[in-house]
Amino acid sequence: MALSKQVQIAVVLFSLVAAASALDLPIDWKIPTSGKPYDTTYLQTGDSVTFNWRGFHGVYKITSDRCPATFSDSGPDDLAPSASGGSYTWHATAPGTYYLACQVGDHCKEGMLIEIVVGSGPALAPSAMAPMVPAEAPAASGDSEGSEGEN
Ligand SMILES: [Cu+2]
Repeated sequence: MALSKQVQIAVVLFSLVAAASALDLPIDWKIPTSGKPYDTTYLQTGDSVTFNWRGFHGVYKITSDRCPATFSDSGPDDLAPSASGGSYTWHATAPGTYYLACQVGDHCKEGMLIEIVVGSGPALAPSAMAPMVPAEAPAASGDSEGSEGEN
């Protein structure tokens, strides 16, 4: 909701600026009221996202957008062990598609799941970034060639 909007806006702004500096995107990590996973987030190598939560949550790396039946209690994928309140910063160190979820109870199935697509770096031309922008991204209006008005 407010969060998804925020993320989308951040993504759009990021692509508009075609960005020079590393981004650290804050994520309000909680069970979405929509019951749907978070919007896919697009980053470049060197960027990061910071999960912030107040309830009992954690951050766990999974291998696809399907929530596993169970999460093991430890190991390298248990990025931020579940805790009451916390913050965890995930760094985009290499291009690829990553899935991070909350390992508490059914939170993953309830929507605490985010797909993060990492591109190879800010050197990408805007045209090369285009396929990474969600089709439903709101900012497409008035986007004619050569009129990159927003700086
Ligand atoms: Cu959770």
